[in-house]
Amino acid sequence: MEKFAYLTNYVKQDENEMLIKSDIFNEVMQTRRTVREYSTEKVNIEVIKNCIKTAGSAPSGANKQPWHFVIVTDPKVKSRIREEAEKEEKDFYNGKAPKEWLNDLEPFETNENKPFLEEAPVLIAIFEQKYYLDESGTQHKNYYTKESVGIATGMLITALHNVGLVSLTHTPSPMNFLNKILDRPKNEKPFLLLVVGYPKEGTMVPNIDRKSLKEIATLK
Ligand code: IYR
Repeated sequence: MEKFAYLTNYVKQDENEMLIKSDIFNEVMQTRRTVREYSTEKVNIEVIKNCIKTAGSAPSGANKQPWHFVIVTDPKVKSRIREEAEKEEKDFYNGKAPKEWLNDLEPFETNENKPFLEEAPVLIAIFEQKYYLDESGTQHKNYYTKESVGIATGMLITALHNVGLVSLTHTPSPMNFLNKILDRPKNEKPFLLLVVGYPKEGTMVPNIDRKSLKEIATLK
């Protein structure tokens, strides 16, 4: 295979089109909200696979693509995940978490009960490959794995939102139980548990606001 290929699929866009499209896309993304109450309605798994393909197109350190996504729909597996996650959350909410942290979570009214882990039709367990093993079992380096998996996860959340699915970035801590339940090797560290589906009818979300452009960006 040649080392380089021409950038044939690149399409330059007209400036007006860029303005309109960036504005429209922003409007679409501003409607994304994290959802904690899920309908049990099933999602076509092909849609989820397509969204994961999008995530897999993310840039990564030395193109090592240090991620793995486990799509969970089996109710028995979801129950086991819920059971283990709630154990960790119980500790978190009953002593492990500092006061300031619990105060900061107060607007969201979260607690140790995680029914969405069973009710949502899909859980995507995202793993970060800290290193990888070749066919001979020799260990090799991956680079900027947190950054790479973080970018891929952002793209996954965006792709899911684009098709009208909602999600929740859930992080019971520690999440080592995911390796055991999902049978993942020890070079993989659970990064995030993404809960995916449709919102339960009548679901409410916290009244929060987003920082203004002035607050988040500087022009020099
Ligand atoms: N993992 C816990 C606590 C929690 C922490 C943060 I930071 C949040 O933004 C939300 C929740 C839980 O899921 O309840």
